[in-house]
Amino acid sequence: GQEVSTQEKHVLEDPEMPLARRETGSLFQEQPKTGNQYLEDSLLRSYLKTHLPPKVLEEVNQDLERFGNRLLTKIGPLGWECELNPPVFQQYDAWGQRVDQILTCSAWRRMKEIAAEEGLIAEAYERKYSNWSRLYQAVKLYLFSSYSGGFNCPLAMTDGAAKVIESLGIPRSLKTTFDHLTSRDPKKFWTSGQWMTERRGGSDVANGTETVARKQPDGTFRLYGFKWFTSAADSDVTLTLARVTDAEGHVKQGSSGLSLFFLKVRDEEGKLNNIRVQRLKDKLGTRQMATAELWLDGAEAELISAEGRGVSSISNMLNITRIHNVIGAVASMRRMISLSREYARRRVAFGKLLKDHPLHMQTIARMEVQARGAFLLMMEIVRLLGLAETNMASEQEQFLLRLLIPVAKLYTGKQASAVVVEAMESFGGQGYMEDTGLPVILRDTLVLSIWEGTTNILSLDVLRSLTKSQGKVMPVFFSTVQKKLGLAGSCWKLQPAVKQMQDAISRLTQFTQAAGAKGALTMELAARDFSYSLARIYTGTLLIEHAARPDASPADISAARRWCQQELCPVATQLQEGSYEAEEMLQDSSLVYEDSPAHHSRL
Ligand code: UCC
Repeated sequence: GQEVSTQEKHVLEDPEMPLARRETGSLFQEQPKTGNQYLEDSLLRSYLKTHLPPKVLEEVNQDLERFGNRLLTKIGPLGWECELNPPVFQQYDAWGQRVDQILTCSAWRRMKEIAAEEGLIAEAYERKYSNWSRLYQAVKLYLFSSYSGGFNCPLAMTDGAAKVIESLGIPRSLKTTFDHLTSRDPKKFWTSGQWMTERRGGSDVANGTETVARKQPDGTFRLYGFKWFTSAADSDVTLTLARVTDAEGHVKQGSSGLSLFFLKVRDEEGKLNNIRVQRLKDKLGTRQMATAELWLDGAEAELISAEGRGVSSISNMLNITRIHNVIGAVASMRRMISLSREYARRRVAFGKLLKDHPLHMQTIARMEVQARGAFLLMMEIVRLLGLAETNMASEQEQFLLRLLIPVAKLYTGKQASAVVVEAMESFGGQGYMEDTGLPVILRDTLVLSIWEGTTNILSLDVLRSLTKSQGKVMPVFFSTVQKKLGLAGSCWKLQPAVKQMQDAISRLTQFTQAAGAKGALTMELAARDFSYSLARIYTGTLLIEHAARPDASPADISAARRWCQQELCPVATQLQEGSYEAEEMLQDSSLVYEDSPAHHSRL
């Protein structure tokens, strides 16, 4: 560090030095360059080594190393091209004919081929490695995500559509589609959309969906409606919700009036399926990917759920896309931290490298703890999903999976936003410069807590999963964390963390007992804090479990210890403070609306 700063001083103070030299001297900062992301991710590698059977590990390890190189040399540059060449909407051709074309760049189309070649969807459905196939696919998606130029979005929905079709038993009419969605052949591979959001909003799907489905004499349906937010609108097929009309043209409102439909976006000749593209959305991020407003004007579709079971059927897709969201969140954190720690090895300030400033290192280390926790939660979910998909999950594990998906989606989305903002700051002003690519990561990360269900909607889904399990899931949650904590028994370095965790668990137990007696309003007000408590406790337990391995590193132990030093059970604290009482709800309103016309009119 000292040497570099003397050199800098010399360059600055030597007026005799030719201008060109001074301009290109050591004052300029070096670009952070990361290597093969798989080889540089010690936590990922240690996780795979711990959990995968040796034979699977050997094969997977080779493929991931190769894939890491391909990401670095070929796929990363394509991802950047996607960012520089966002999709363009052409409504009319030169001769005034309406064409409604979404023009994507060649790099985006190449991503689709690469996704097929790498088996980014296929891997999970071929099940070559039985229950481990899903985990292996998730790891590839995790590595791919930050280099994909937004192509992780269509892959999420494609995976979700394949999952829905598979869960329906792959009906004959959908066999070809399933083969396309899970193909490794770039010429055959299709992607799917997920058209759920209409102009009345995206959360309250049950009341916001206006699209109607009219039955045709041949048994197919024609859809009429306006889809307000359709991501990856260049996809080949899609799943969507609509209300079937009766003989008088009436429809049933609410959730039980919704059914699930499959449709192809274009016919064999490439003509749109009675769909009109109104415009592309002008989004803060994910600009590489075309999100459109679409009019369905008699689009031909196939009913694929029982009538009135649309929400429940599309939930299979939602749960998969939410897992992809978690993968995207962890990948963003990992990418930004990799760049930040690399930069800290090169950038000199105040006479030494950033990595030699203890406060700077503390800041990155705190981000690292968050990313490690989120990573282990992600892996736990895909591990459970793999078991469920190969009929190896117990009923308890299925309940746990259902609970942990919304918990992880909502928590990692928030973690990623916070970590990415912090990591951006660690580059100083450079982090704010468009051409460094760092703002792109920030923009693309900020959507993760919004799409696929906002934090509050997901918190309510956590409550839904409790109700659906008829109260069975919490005992499973508690027994699972206790089992994992038991593994740390002989490791004295982990004892403070285990103690903090036990304390949090007993406070959570008290909360669940107290809340049970209080009723629905308390649970609704507590939903977010409750979900955060579940996330922090479960994640902390996973960190402790990983740190209790015989070959755990000092960093594993320190991550577990530090995670457990935070408030692990905010819901118990807030209950004690009275935050979920009806009086506090009134205070919320007066805090928000003080001095606003809404407040005065109420008074
Ligand atoms: O499309 C979007 C953007 C696409 C881009 C995706 C890319 C992501 C890639 C990431 C990569 C980095 S965003 C649109 C996403 N939309 C949502 O997520 C919807 C948010 N709203 C909800 O989740 C709501 O909670 C609803 C819509 C599910 C609420 O519907 P209902 O009908 O009011 O709720 P109910 O009545 O409670 O649920 C109806 C049924 C119940 O089953 P039964 O009838 O058997 O009791 C529920 O248990 O659906 C079941 N159900 C579920 N089952 C509801 N949610 C779930 C679930 N998550 N899992 C299993």
